[in-house]
Amino acid sequence: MNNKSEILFEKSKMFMPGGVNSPVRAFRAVHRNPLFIDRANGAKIYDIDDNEYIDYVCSWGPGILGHADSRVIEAVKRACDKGLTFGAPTENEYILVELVNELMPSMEMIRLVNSGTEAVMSAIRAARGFTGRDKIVKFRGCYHGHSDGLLVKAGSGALTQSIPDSLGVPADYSKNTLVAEYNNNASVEKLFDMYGEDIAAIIVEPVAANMGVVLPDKEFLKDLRRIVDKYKSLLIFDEVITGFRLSLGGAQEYFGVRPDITTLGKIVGGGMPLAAYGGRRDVMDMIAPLGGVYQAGTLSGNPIATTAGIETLKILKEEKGIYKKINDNAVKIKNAVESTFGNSVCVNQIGSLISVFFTEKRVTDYETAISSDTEKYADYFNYMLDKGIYLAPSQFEAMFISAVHSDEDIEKTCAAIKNYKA
Ligand code: KE4
Repeated sequence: MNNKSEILFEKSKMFMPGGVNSPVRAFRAVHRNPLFIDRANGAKIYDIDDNEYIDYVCSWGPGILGHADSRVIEAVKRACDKGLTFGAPTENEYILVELVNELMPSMEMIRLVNSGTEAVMSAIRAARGFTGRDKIVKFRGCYHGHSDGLLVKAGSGALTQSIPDSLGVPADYSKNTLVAEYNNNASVEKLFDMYGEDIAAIIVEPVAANMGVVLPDKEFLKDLRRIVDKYKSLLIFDEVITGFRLSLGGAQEYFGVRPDITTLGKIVGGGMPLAAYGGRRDVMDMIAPLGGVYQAGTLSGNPIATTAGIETLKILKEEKGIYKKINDNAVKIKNAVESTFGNSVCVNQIGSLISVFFTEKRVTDYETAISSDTEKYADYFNYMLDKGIYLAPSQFEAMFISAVHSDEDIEKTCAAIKNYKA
C-alpha cells in the first residue's frame, strides 16, 4: 500500500506545483501518484510506506555507486563537521577539478557550478562571449536543462509533459536557438550554410538520453567536429548524463571526439548539487574574473558537494571493473526485453544506459522516439513497479544501472520482464 505517499502527495500539492520539485517526479505520464521516498541504500529505495524497490532511476544518473555508499557518506559526514560552506576557495575544489581534468583532458580549465542547467547556461554564454556570435544549434529531443534559450524542442520532462517549448520564454530568447535533427548531419550543414558566421556553438548530448536513449550514428559526432571547425564555431558536449558513466572519460573518450567545452553534472557531484563546465583554456579565459563573461554562484564548489564528487570519482578511478559490470547488466536486461517483446519494442542500449521504446520502429531521432506508444510504456512501468522494480516514470528517460545492482536484482528484473503480459 502507498497510503503515506498518497496523504503526503495531497498535502504537497498545496505548496509545491504538482506536489514536486521537478516535473518528471510527478508520475503524470504513468497515471499514478508518485511515491515519496524515505531512504535508499545500494540498489534499493524505500518509500515512506516501507515498500522496497530495485531502483533503476538512480536519481537520474548520479547513483552510479548505488545509494549511500559508505565511503562517500563517511567523507561527507567528516566534511560537514568542518562547516558547510565558506564562500571562499577551498582545497577540495582544486582536488576535484584536477581529477576531472585527469579523466577528461579536453577540460583544460573548469568552473564548478550547482546544476547541469547552470553548467550548460554558462557554457553557452562562454561560447557566445568567445566567438562574439549569438546563435546556437541544439537537437530536437535533446534536453540541456531549463535555461530559457534551451527550452526549445527540449526532451526529458519537457517532452514527457508535451511542452518542448516552454511558456514564459520570450521569442527574443529562443530566436537564437536553431534546431537540427539528431543523427542528421545534413540538417546541421543546412543551418550552417544559412547562419554559419553567426553560430557560436553546437550543443549535443553525445548519447541522447532525454528522448529515451538514442545512440549517435557512427560518423555523427565526428562530422559535428568537422562542421564546427569549418565555420570556426565551438562544439559543446553535454555530458551531464554520459560523463563518467559511458566510460571513466565519458562519451568523448568512448567515441574519440574532442569537444571544445564539456558540461558535467550528476556523477561529478556524487549525488550532491554540483556540476561543472570547462574546456579549451582560451575559451575559459573568457570567464570572470579573467575575462568578460560573467558567471558566479554562492554555493559553487562548496566543501560538502566537492567531497561527495571527489570520493565518487576516486572510487570509479580505482574500481574500473565497475564499467564492465554495469554494462554487462544492461545487456542482460536488453536481452530479456527483446526475448519478451520481440519486434514490438525497440531497445536502445549503450554502456549502462538503456531505454525500452514501445514502437516497432528503430529509434534513431526525435521523430522515431515520439512514435512510441506512451500508454504501453505506462502499463509496463506500473506492472514493473508493482513487482518492486522502479523504472523511470516516462518513456523519454533512461534506465540507469549502478555498480551495486546484484546478480539477484538483475535476475529478478529479467524474470519480471519475461512474465509481463501486455
Ligand atoms: P540539472 O539542471 O537537472 O542538474 O541538469 C540538467 C540536464 C542537462 N543536461 C542533460 C543531458 C540532462 O540530462 C539534464 C537533466 N536530466 C534530467 C533527467 N533526464 C533531470 C531529471 C529532472 O529533470 O528531474
